[in-house]
Amino acid sequence: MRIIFLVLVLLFLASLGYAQKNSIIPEPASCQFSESRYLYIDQIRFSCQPAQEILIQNFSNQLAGFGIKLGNIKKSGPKTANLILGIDTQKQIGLEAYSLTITPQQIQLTASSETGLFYGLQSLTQLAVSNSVASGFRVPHGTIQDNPRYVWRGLMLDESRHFFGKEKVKQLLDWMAFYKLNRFHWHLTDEPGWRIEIKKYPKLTSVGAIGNFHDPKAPAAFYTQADIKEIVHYAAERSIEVVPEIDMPGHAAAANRAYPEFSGGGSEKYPEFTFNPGKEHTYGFLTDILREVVQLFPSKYIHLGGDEVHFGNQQWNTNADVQSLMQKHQLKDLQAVEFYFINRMTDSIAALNKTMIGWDEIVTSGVPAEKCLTMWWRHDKPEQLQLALEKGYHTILCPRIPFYFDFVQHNSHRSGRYWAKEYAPIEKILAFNQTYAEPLTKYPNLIDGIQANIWTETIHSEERLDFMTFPRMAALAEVAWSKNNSPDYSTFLKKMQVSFRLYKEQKITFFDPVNPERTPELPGPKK
Ligand code: TNX
Repeated sequence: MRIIFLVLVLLFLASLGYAQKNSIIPEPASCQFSESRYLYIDQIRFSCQPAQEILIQNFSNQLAGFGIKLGNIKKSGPKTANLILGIDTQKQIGLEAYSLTITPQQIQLTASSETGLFYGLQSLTQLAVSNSVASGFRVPHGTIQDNPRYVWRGLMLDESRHFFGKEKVKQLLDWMAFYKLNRFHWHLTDEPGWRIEIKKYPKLTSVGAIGNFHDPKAPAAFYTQADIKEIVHYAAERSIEVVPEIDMPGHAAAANRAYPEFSGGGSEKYPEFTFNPGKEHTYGFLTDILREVVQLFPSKYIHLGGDEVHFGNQQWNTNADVQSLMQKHQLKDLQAVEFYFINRMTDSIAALNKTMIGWDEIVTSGVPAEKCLTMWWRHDKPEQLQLALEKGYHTILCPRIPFYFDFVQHNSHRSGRYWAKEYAPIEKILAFNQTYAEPLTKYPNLIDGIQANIWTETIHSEERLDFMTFPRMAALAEVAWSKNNSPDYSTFLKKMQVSFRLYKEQKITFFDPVNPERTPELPGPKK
């Protein structure tokens, strides 16, 4: 009896060790690994097409960043190579799919596109960091067949409320890539600051970039067009598409400080909150801005915001331009004005050969479904999601609970948001596909994916940004990629141990949900 018990305990412990050794996040669609046989590599001899050499270079740099050195990488013929990349457009199921085979002689990676190859290399990196010994490269014999659940696996960063800068954004992109997230939604404009250089309107940054959520006098902080190109390129090398957001007609206070002639006023709590939808010149001004924006971002999408206009549109009631617009077009109330504006700007975007994205307010705006994509964020308004889907809108799900990362992640935390008593812990993220099983099964062709949003009113430093992002980013990736509807919490945490080690090595201030007391809350700025 005792012996049986002991054996069971040993088996259990072995299984724990095993789970950690080959922990890949997000979980591949299918994989099998040997528990005792490994391939050791001290120098990569690769074989691939010339266009893919950059993938190998980046792979070796990524490993070096994790302390695994491979000497000089070397090109070689397929017979002598130990890392073989192949494009096969016949067999694969989708552009992001890949298959990876590790034998005693070599690693064979096949995909139907470079994105698929990139993801195969990310899995290989994760296998290497969880199996390598004394900084030597070691991976288990085995196979992976993999492809993602959603095409849109997004993360949004708000850099208007607080600005973090290029290096921090690159670090976030590195980790997004590590976890196979593929859309970086960049919230670049809002009330506290305008963060993107527009050459035709220099005051947008010389005036509009001054200040942040806690300090209206903070020195101007923004991205030049050269910075933006650098980030877009950096992201593309990691199979990430960058989608900019230029928020309108609300959340426009920073632009209005720079060019008050286009302001539609605001409310007591939200002064100068809107653009003026009654002035013809406003449309020209905003379209000029978008013309420069589309030059910088190859993405097919431009996000126009469209949220929370009612926070600050009261002055439209007394604005002569708005009043005459209402008469001219028989717009019966302020919401009709808002929707008139959204429709016109959607057409401007279409004329620039891009597709508009808007927050879920646009679902009642009358914008035709084929002209846009919407992001459902108001978790307390499931009817708005229902409406979006009934009307045939392609939709990204980012309900506040559990996908707003400015909400706290543990009930001992005091900085950051709650909704009633609800917050956004890992468990709720992992349960996402279960929680939303109904719309997901009913509208599989309209729900393009999911996204987490890092709003930064309460996130003022890089350390706090880390604390709110890690490890929730990994949980987001797990549910965005894996087809398992209910990933097990304790298995996920076991897999996370490897990530935790890497976070520590890279001095990332993460939250440890297993030992919350070991990583005490890193509070936001004092009010
Ligand atoms: C709502 S989500 C907002 C943001 C805030 C966020 C704070 C959305 C479209 N608007 O402006 O930063 O809540 O959680």
